[in-house]
Amino acid sequence: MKHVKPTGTFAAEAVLTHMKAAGIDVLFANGGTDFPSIIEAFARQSETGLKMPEPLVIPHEGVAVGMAHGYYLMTGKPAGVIVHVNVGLANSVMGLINARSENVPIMMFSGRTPITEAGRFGSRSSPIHWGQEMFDQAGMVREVVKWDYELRYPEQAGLVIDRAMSIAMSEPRGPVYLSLPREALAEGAEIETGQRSTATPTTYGPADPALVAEAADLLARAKNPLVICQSPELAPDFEPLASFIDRFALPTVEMWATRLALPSDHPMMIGRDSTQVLKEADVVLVINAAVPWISDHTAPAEGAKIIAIGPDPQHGRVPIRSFPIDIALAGGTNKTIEALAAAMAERVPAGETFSERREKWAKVKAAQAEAAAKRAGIGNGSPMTPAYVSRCICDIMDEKTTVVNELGIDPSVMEFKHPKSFFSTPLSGGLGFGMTAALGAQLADRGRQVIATVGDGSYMFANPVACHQTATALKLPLLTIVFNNGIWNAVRRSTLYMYPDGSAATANIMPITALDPAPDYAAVAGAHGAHAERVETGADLPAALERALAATKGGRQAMLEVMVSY
Ligand SMILES: Cc1ncc(C[n+]2csc(CCOP(=O)(O)OP(=O)(O)O)c2C)c(N)n1
Ligand SMILES: [Mg+2]
Repeated sequence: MKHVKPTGTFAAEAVLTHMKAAGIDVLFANGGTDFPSIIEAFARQSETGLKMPEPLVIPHEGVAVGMAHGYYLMTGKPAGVIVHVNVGLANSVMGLINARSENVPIMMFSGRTPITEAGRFGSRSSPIHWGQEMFDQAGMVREVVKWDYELRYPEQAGLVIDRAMSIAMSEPRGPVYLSLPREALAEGAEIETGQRSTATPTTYGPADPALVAEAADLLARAKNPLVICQSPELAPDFEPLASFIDRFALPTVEMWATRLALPSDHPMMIGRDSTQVLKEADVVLVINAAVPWISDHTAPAEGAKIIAIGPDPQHGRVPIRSFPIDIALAGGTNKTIEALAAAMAERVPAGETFSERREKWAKVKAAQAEAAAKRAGIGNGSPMTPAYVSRCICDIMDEKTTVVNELGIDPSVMEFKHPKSFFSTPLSGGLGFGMTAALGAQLADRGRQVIATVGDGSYMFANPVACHQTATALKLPLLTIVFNNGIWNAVRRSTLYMYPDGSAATANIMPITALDPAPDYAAVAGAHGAHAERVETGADLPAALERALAATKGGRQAMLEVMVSY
């Protein structure tokens, strides 16, 4: 059979131009032997003049997906990721699990092994094309993506890309997946100039006004209200939440927050753990929190009323979840808060300032600040405490600093006063998130200083060589701080929690927790041209941080390995 190579433009070019038209500016790309047509399309772009996303070479799929996650957190825009067929997609799955957990839209693409064994342009040409074929490649990601499809005909390119974009960006947002068979990508396709996207994501308005009124009745009369936030809607400032919470003096806990709801110096931001305060509350407003408290540790008071806000207040993607809800306010989070604020204003007299409540929480906040200062102040020996290191990092932050944390810092001793100054691991907890998302965030805004704060275990999960290579290649002045405690401490803690008096608790070395021997982390980063130092003693840390920042200001990535206790 003859292989007929089409003349003129081809489907890969149609896919890429439609991506760009739909608003995808960046394509994190890991090489696939199954999408030569994508590579050819980029290579002849100067000839064709077609508008396409910028392709960035990322040497590991997990890094590529993590970067797309961080890029979205900074910009509110989805990025594209393209990887190799089944094995490449397999390496992407964990990142997609993290993205779905945080409702982060990502346009995920992979090749698909050639369908035909012979006879077509693009037919199988290597043993891997048999070895990598799957019965249901998309099945590997279907549990975590909102939508998946396989491109079949070149003329579908526009509608498929626009449908993917519509679904990824519809609330609640999330990743979508499209597989691209090698023959389909190579088929001839006509490309119109001046393409326009027809993507129309669904957005939600405020929740049902009758339910908003009921919620306002409860909250306006509450003696001990409590707000619990976890993954609030991304906003360029802290509004409308900050004003709403301030006007009605609603004490707010950011329980296991993955994003900031309030600046930490907001008078009503009263901590990061709901366990104690929940028991006293009579009305609890849960805002975008899949896990507002731990049911085995605490419970709402008898008769307390629970109001839940968000695009899906039931968090239907979690199979078992039985937090009580008296009023479910399903809708756009911030629009519903605006509606609730307006309904509250009708019920609360203008002169009501809730002065008693404010005084009570001001005292609690002052006591917390004192305790945090004490905790952070005593750990500056060798090894340092995570609290001390956290405070030193806090001291070098300004309004253009972003911390992306994964089992490093203790946020309770830090202040995050500015929007986008703090992001943390999704509840899915797929390790490797910290450094990879930080790279994406740094790429999205080169004017900021992004700091990845990661455990020694987390650092290794991130494919650090691929991360440092990416930072060098893309000239990303990321500062990575590795908290070296020589252990998977979270695993140790979890064992102690269940078996406080067990054999593991008294073992010299607890099984399956030690990271021994530790590599020379600073040398790993140094091998990539990073400014890299190991810091053994607390007294040396502030100056080391300054040196690291001087290096990043010069455009170089930096890494500090800090020796910490556990
Ligand atoms: C991909 C993945 N593998 C394994 C785990 C299980 N796990 C959770 S925390 C943890 C240890 C993390 O160690 P480190 O980053 O050093 O932080 P530390 O616990 O020492 O503070 C592990 C292995 C996970 N969450 N994700
Ligand atoms: Mg560790």
